[in-house]
Amino acid sequence: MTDFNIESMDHEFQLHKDFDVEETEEWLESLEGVLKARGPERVRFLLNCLIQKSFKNGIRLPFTANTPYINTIPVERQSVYPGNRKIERRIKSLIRWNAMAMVVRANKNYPGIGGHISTYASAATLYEVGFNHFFKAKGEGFDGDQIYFQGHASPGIYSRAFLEGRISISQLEHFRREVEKGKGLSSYPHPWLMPDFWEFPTVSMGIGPISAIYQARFNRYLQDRGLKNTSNQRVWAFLGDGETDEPEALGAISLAAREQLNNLVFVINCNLQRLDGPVRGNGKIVQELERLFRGAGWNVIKVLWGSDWDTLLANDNTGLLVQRMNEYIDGESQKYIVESGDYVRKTFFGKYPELLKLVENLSDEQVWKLRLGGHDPEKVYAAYKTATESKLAPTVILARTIKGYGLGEAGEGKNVTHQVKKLNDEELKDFRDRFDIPIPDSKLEKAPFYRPDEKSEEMQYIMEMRKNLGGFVPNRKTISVPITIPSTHVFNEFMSGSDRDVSTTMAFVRMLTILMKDPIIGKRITPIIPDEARTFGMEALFRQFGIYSRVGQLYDPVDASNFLFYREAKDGQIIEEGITEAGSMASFTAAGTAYASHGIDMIPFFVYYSMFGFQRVGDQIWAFGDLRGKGFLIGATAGRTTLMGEGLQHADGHSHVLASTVPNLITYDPAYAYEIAVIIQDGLKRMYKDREDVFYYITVGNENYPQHAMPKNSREGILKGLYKISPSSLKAKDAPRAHLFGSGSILQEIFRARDILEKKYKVSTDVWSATSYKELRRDALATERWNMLNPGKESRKNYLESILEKEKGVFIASSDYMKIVPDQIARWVPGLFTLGTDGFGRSDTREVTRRFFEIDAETIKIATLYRLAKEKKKTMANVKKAIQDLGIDPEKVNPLLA
Ligand SMILES: Cc1ncc(C[n+]2csc(CCOP(=O)(O)OP(=O)(O)O)c2C)c(N)n1
Ligand SMILES: [Mg+2]
Repeated sequence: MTDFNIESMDHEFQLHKDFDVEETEEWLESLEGVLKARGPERVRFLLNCLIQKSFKNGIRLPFTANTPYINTIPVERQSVYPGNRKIERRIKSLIRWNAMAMVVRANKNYPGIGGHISTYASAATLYEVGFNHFFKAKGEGFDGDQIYFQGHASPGIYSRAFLEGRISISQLEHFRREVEKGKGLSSYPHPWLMPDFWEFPTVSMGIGPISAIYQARFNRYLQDRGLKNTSNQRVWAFLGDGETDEPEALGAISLAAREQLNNLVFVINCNLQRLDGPVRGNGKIVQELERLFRGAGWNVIKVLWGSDWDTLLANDNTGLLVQRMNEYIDGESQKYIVESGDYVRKTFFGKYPELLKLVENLSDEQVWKLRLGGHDPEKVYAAYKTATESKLAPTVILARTIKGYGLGEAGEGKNVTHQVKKLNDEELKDFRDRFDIPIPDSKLEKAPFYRPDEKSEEMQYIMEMRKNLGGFVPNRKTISVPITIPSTHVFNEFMSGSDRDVSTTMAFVRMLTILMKDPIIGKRITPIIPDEARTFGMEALFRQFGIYSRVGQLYDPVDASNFLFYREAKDGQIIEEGITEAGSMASFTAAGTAYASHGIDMIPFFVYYSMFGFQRVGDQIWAFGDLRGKGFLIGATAGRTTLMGEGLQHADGHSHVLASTVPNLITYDPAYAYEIAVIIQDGLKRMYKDREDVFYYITVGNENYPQHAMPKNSREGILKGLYKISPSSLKAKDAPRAHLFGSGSILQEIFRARDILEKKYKVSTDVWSATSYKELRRDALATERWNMLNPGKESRKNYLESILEKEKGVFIASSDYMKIVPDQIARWVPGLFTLGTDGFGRSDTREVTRRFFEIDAETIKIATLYRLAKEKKKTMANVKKAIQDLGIDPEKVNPLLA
């Protein structure tokens, strides 16, 4: 074919003018005929044959992932609405009113307290159709749907719960007054603050959508592994169109399609606005999203036009109405909302005189009020119904709405609408009239809440509909049945130490294997790894436990003959996420909250490069804390200098600083296998037996060294964060004394420093293992606070004081983390001198990088001599000599700045 060129394949391709109308008619008539006689399947088949045939003959069709800017479900294929539209409208109007009133009243009573009116105002129909007809509750068990409500729509969700009798007027009055437990309502969905109500924190945008995808996949994992039948559970994620700019929001959509998650529905509220202005003023966000989702393999249902438009579209013989719909951009669309009906008539319809005829019988007001799809319950219902019937793919519903719908002059469709928190008297009146709220003028000014009588039609209806769906949502439930946790004896092999060089990563992997074989908790363990299993020496788990795959393994793996081959299995236990820490964290979240969303305890271990944890997915970790999730984050190949050969973007010397900020996270930087065993065993007990809402962060390193045996009576110290692992063997009474604190791999440097200090300088040196500065600090702060609040009572001692009060001498701490990590306890250890890895990391040998960052044995020695000299137990000449002996230039560049 001579006319073939690459441009004819792209979307710039232009269709030629029709030069044989008769022929076209014939083709179209045949198509109509087949559609009528044989149905859409046959039409699809024939069209496909035509495309294939054309393709073989070199004819390329323009690529477009877009369909026209009209509803995906044609009116004649729309399912019949099963509810009572009139009552539902009244209920919805009341919910709108109370949602608006709670924000307005909160801001009247407490200026500046904030809140959002316009998000829910635009999404009310999307939610109400769900509440009345789709959202299954947990009811008696844990089989309900999992619904991710858009964070900023929370007033609407509270408002419905108020009508349902689950939230009191006093609570509504205390919207955003979160401090007094049970009295107020949290600004957004926070299980931490409202543990019996909210299930999923969504307000940090992007986290809801990615969590929902992995939640839907985790439901399948539970099912395929025979742990729970989740086939009736659906995951609904409501998100804003602006929110889709967050990488997390769309970053995992291809996984959802690949995994054929037909149990997942995204509802994107396309009000075309975000906080500052239009999402895509110069384009069309709906079309952009359609392309992305269709390209990824989702069902896309566009709900753009309400029933009012059906007649107009049916009467559009020229095709110009669809053309006009296709061509106008979002910026213009926003303008139609704030302008008059006359303006819409002139500029939208008036562009083509033929279109004016379509609306000639409508008044300006009717033209202005032509409803959008997302505000039309019938259209929304049809979309949800179709979504729930999907067999093979997840569905996204792109619903066109108006931001601030019903707010009128106060902000409907205006750029400022997101921030509207107050309505004046006139605006309140308009709102009331528009939604027929039975509140008289005399009371309007106070924007009172309104709840119809229990016996009213509305209340009966609400209750009936929710009863049919199993109860109320959201409604967070949890199981609190303690699990039998393996005792520390299970880990006996780690207690006696070994002369063989072993890394803490290796030891951890061995422990994980032991736990996975435990008859009680073994099945519950979910190892989650983002493509680093081999780095951490975890490939042995592949063969033993299998990698989860919905379809098993359809190919013969290249390494099939190897003992440790890459084994995928339908009942595989390991979740290999590929290179996505965000996705892995979302899986960790689904697993770590299964006790609440599924009524089953799962024990996730998310093992990752420690550098790509907190600073990469810190927001998700924070949300996990809010969610009261349970599980172990394992920061592997940790430590700025312990991980050899990588460099600045790998070498983690600060994850413990970031981890220190999460309130319910227990963190450890252990040095030995027995410490890890004690910590994991205690963690299992605290989380799954004592049912504490905490989770764990443990760093493990890849440096091999001999494993110390567990000293007697060290269990408490390991867990509290500090214990003496090796007292000095120097018995001389008048010897200068030093205490060296070390963590992780750097404890080896501490031991080496002790040898030098004792042999060469006769300093009696005790070695301490500091497993958790965060735990030590929290204990000390709590004690200090108690003492402050209880004057006159006998002062309590914190743990540090209790173990250090009799210790004389100087205190030096060294670790593979920033100095601020040990500095956390400086207040309670007078004169504590800290060494650490402040500054950008770099690759070199461990010896060299440790000297560079000044955390090695020799620098520890210098620091100790310096501190002793300050205490007059050594001389500054000793220090100077030690520096000279090492050949250190005192003016060398500070590693912090290097
Ligand atoms: C990660 C994150 N960044 C910024 C914000 C602040 N914020 C709250 S709502 C909002 C606009 C939301 O727009 P959209 O997603 O379109 O939702 P709509 O309210 O229009 O339904 C912004 C920027 C946030 N909550 N989370
Ligand atoms: Mg928006």
